[in-house]
Amino acid sequence: MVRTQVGALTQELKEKEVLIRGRAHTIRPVGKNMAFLVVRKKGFTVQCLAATQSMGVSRQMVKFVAGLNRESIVDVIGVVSVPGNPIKGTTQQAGEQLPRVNQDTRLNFRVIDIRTPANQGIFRIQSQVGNIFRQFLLSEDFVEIHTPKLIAGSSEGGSAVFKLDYKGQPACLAQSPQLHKQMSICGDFDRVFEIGAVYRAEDSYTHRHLCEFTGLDVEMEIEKHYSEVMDIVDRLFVTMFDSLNERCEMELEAVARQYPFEPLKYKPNTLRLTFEEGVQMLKDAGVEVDPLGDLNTEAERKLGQLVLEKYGTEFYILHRYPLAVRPFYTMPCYDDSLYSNSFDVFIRGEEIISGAQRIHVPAFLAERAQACGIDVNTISTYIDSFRYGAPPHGGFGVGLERVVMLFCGLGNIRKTSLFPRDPQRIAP
Ligand code: ATP
Ligand code: AMO
Repeated sequence: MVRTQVGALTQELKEKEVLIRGRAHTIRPVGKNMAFLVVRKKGFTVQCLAATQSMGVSRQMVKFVAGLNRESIVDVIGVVSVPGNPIKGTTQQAGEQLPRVNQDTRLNFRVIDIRTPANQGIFRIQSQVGNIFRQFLLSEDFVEIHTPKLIAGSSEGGSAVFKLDYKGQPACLAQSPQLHKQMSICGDFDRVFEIGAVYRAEDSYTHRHLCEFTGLDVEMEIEKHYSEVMDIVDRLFVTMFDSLNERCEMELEAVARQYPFEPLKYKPNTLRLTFEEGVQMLKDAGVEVDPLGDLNTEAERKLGQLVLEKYGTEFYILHRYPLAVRPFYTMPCYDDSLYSNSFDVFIRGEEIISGAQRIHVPAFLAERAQACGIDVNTISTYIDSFRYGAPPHGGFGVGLERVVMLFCGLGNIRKTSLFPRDPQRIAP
């Protein structure tokens, strides 16, 4: 007898006795002497038969099979036969229509929900995104770091911060590893990255905001220009999309069977537009936006459409944002301080990355923090780090769940978070 996997049942095993383990996917008794059992594992299914007359299985065993609960874990010993005969079966990809259940119910019973082929696909793709991110950066001489998630002050400013009591001292859950990834650059790690939890006390319920998500963060020394950071984004993401299409063919198919989507359109060299060019494209299309303000969700989507029509890509970088809409640590443009050395990156018209060159001069950093309404006392150790000498540097932050959501054209970030945390949900 050979122990094997449901997905590995091939012609070569015909007539061999095998042992498989999986879940009871469906159970169908036929009278008292026969029962069909479909066993599922990793998205594959095989039909098993227990019969008294043709196979000599005991009546008790047939009764036991017929009485199994769906989703039970079963070990089955049997002889493999090939399809073509109604009582025989081999492995097939599971693909039946799933019952329609609303998202809240699915999330309440997430452990069962994530067993579906589409969800298995989503989280295997997510695992690959993290792997490719890490492999690519390690091969480019980046060092993986782990920064604290309990910090003294807010790292991004604004109100979206979870406050807590840290043994009598006020503290926050880190809104990003921003301050510590920069401090690691001050500590002479020339290039760093982190994959870690990020907390945002978002108060509205949207399709793309979570209160806890996984941040993929990068920080690096810059030689001359912030375009060096955009070069890394470009090569990293083109490598990532190529690798996902190559390594995750089956997973992408499983997702598309339940949530149909078109493969992402991207170019070998990522398109870069300035914010001013983007505003002009919107204006030409009759959409008025504040040239020194931020783009709202609707304008971002519209620009995504215009870029697709004009340049044939759904992945692009928009850079030189107005300074006023960027965080305090962002370096203004040397030639025009109304703009900044910063960028956002979009997939299918939605933001997946923010990045920038940072201010590395301590007095100027403190001045900008104050101007942006940040209590400088809460970030004094961060500002002090620059007093001991800091090189020009920049970096970016990516939302893992957003990458998977937008690569697969899914309309809701809860689908790409294993156990999502949003303003209304902290369980399971
Ligand atoms: P990040 O805040 O990390 O940069 P983001 O996608 O939230 O990512 P923002 O620049 O903050 O980007 O916001 C862009 C637009 O998204 C805003 O103009 C607003 O329309 C919308 N938005 C942002 N945050 C929220 C929120 N918590 N609730 C509802 N809408 C939001
Ligand atoms: P930002 O605040 O834009 O930048 O965040 C970076 C990326 O994180 C993702 N993201 C989110 N994903 C899910 N739910 C949320 N509530 C949420 N908020 C943000 C997005 C976004 O592009 N420190 C900077 C990055 C940097 O400059 O290095 C920062 O945190 O994909």
